[in-house]
Amino acid sequence: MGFSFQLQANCTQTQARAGVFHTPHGRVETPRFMPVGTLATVKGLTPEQLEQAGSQMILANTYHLHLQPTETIIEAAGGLHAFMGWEQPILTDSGGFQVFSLSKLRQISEEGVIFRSPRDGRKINLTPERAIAIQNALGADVIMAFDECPPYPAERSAVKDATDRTYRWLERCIRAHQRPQEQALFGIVQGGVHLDLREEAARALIELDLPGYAIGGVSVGEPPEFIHEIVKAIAPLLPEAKPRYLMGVGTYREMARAIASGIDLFDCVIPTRLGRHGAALVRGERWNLKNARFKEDYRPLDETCPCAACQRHSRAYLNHLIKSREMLGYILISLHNVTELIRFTQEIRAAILADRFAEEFAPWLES
Ligand code: PRF
Ligand code: ZN
Repeated sequence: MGFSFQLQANCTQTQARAGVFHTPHGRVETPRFMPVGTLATVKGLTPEQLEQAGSQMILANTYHLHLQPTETIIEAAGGLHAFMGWEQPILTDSGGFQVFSLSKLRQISEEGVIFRSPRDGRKINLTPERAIAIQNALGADVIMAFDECPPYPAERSAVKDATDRTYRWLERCIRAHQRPQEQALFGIVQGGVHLDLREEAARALIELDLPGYAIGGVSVGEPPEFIHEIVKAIAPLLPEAKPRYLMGVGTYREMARAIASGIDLFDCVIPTRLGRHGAALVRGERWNLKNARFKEDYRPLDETCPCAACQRHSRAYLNHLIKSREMLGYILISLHNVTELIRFTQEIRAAILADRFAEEFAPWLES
C-alpha cells in the first residue's frame, strides 16, 4: 500500500544514488529508464515484451488519451493498468508539455490552456483541475502536475511568468487531487536556463512536501551543456528521500551525467522512435540497419544483449526486414533499443551499489 522511497546506496565520488521506489503496482529500482507509451502502448511492443526488456514503470500521456479514447473509456475499463494489460507501475504526464509542443492555436491564461484538438478542431480547455481529474480517472501510480514549459530560447521575463504560474497551478493541482493515497503527485521544477529562477522554484516546491519531484523544461532545444548545468545545480536541492525525475531525457551521456547529479528516473521516446526508423542503439552508437554493411553480417546486433532481437536474429536478417519494410524489423529494433537503455541504467545502478560508478562510467561522465 502507498508509496515510499528507500535509498540503498550513495556513490562516494558523485551525487549518484541507488534506491527503490515502492508504488501500489510494485517497485521501481532506481536509477531507471522508463519507456514512453503515449497512447497506452509503447509503440510496437506487447506488455510481455516490455517486461522482458526490464521495464518497471512506463509512461502514458494525459493529452493524447483525453483526445482518444478519452478517460471515460479507460476508467470504465478499470483504469489504465487494466485497459492496457500492464500491471506494473505507470506514470502519466499532465498534458501541459504536450499542449505546448503539439498544438497550434493555443491560448494560455491564468485559468489554463485552450487549444484546438488536432483530431477534429474542437476547442478543448485544459486547466490544472481538468488535468488532475483526467489523471485521477486514468489511475496511474504517479501523476504529474500541470505545468507550463517555456520554449528555448525565451525572454527571461516570459520564463519567470511561466515558472510562477506553474507554481500557482501546482497549488491548484494539489487541491484538486482526489486520490492521494493511490496516486503520487509529482511537482515539476521549471525556470528555463535561469538557475536563480529554478532554485527559487525548487525551494517553493519543496515546501509543499510532495511525494516526488521532476525537473522539466530541459531538452527543449538548448545545448546539452545547459541540461548538465541545470541538473547539477537543481537535483541536489531536491529532497534526498524522494524520487527525482528528469523529464524527456534518455540519451546515454545525459542520463549518466544526470545520475551523477542525483537523478533517479528518466523517460524518452528515442528508443521506440529510432526503432520505427530502423535505427538501433548499440553501445552508445546509432546504427541504421538499412545500411548495406549489414547485408552479410550474420552476427547478432549486440552479443551481450539479452533481448530476443539479439538472441535469435542476425544483423543480416534485421537489414533484410528493414529494407523490405517488414513490421517485424521495426518491432525487433524497438525491443532492442528499449532493452538497451534500461540495461544501461541497470548497469549504472549495479555500479552505484558496488560504489564503482565513477570509475566504470568515467567515459560517459566527461563533458
Ligand atoms: N513538463 C512536462 N512534461 C515534460 C516536460 C516538461 O517540462 C519535458 C521537458 N523535457 C518533457 N516532458 N509536464
Ligand atoms: Zn538486443
